[in-house]
Amino acid sequence: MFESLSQKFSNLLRSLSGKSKISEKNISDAMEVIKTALIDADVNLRVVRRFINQTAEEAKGEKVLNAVDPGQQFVKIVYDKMVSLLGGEGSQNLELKGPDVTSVILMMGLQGSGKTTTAAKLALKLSRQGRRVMLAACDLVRPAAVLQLQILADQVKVPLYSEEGAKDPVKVARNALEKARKGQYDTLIVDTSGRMHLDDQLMAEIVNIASAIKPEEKLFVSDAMTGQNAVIIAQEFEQKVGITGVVLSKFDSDTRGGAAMSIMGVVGKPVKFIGVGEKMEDLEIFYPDRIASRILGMGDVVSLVEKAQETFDQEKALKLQEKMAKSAFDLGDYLEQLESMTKMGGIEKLAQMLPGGASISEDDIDKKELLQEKAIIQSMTFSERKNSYIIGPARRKRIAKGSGTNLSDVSRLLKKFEKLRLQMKKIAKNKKYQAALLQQMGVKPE
Ligand SMILES: Nc1nc2c(ncn2[C@@H]2O[C@H](COP(=O)(O)OP(=O)(O)OP(=O)(O)O)[C@@H](O)[C@H]2O)c(=O)[nH]1
Ligand SMILES: [Mg+2]
Repeated sequence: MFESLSQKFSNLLRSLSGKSKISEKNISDAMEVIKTALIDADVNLRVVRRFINQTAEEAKGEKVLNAVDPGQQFVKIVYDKMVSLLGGEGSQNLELKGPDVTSVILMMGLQGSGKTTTAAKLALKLSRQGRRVMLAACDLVRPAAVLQLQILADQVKVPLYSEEGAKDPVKVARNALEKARKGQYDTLIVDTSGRMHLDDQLMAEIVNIASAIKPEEKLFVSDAMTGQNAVIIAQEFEQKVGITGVVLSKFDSDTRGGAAMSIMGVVGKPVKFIGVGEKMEDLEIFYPDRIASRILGMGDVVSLVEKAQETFDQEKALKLQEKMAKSAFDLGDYLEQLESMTKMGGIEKLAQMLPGGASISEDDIDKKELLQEKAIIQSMTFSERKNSYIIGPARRKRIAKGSGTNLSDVSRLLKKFEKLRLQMKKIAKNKKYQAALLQQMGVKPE
């Protein structure tokens, strides 16, 4: 996603940033390049025009032309405009009620857009956040739809409400809500049927379901590969049913990204989630600022940390927490952390999110970030891993030799680890600090 666009942007921005003087002509030329890049990425024309006009107007103001670092100032304006084009801040939050009421999330969209998959992914995400989630099977059109959702529900360990042989999805939805309320579920996610094209029957069905169960969230699921067409369909759903947010599925596909950048601009409804794969974990919150930095080739360190945190196996995290509190966290545990980092969706996915973006090859990351530290720890004996205090100069020399690194690399790792352990002890009981902690563990390049 966004690869070609991101390439063009980072080339352009690199050529501008660091310039001590920028002329109006520089800016007009840059705007021309940006315009073509956006159109090539299949962004809606109206949206492109608005973006270009607003950015150019601001960029040609005093602030940029007379700034100390005009290039940087210009990049910031483009970035800020991109963030608001993608939805601005805070728009991605789901509007759900507190734990003692049942909130309803309605999934809607065309056939094959990813509704059922997203419903289950969302169920997993929300239950991991501590919500009590129930799914409801209201796609009674496609023969295997209920079974498909049942399989996914089992996979994410969330109960499913379905009625065998039912014909009326409105009734099923109503019954599901009643059941969810009785069972004190705080969240009900309702899957519905999709049609090949927009048709009145589909719309009428969704409208009826919506008015029967009054969902807090009406999520329009759109296949990112449909490009600009997604905008037209979203508009239709917005007019007939009203949407509260958009989910772009198949964001992992090789598309140009136009839909992501057009929907907010045309329909005025924020993209809240993106589907980034077929696995149940592959649903991410759509953060406009992070996506903007990805598009502009500025990397995405924050979402990297978050991803790391989610992949963090919960059971292991608990154990780790205990160890941390007792200061028993050792180099062996650290090694395990390093290893689990490679499971987070592959180095390649990671690489895209690092600053410098796509230009980092798999090799670079392996070598620089992970392999060296791993090699160093692997060259230690088990007692050294358990108790790093015994690693004196002679042992350091041996470890450096064994891991093909320098003495200073070994010392640096030990120092870093020591600092980490001290911090861990302090923050072991504070969940909020876990993201920062992961950064310390080597997710963020130093
Ligand atoms: N790669 C990738 N595939 C996805 C994603 N989301 C869904 N899919 C796949 O897209 C296909 C269709 O997804 P479904 O969830 O069944 O779509 P649906 O909207 O429920 O389809 P209908 O019920 O037939 O209308 C499935 O093969 C999914 O595995 C995604 O984010 N990435
Ligand atoms: Mg479905």
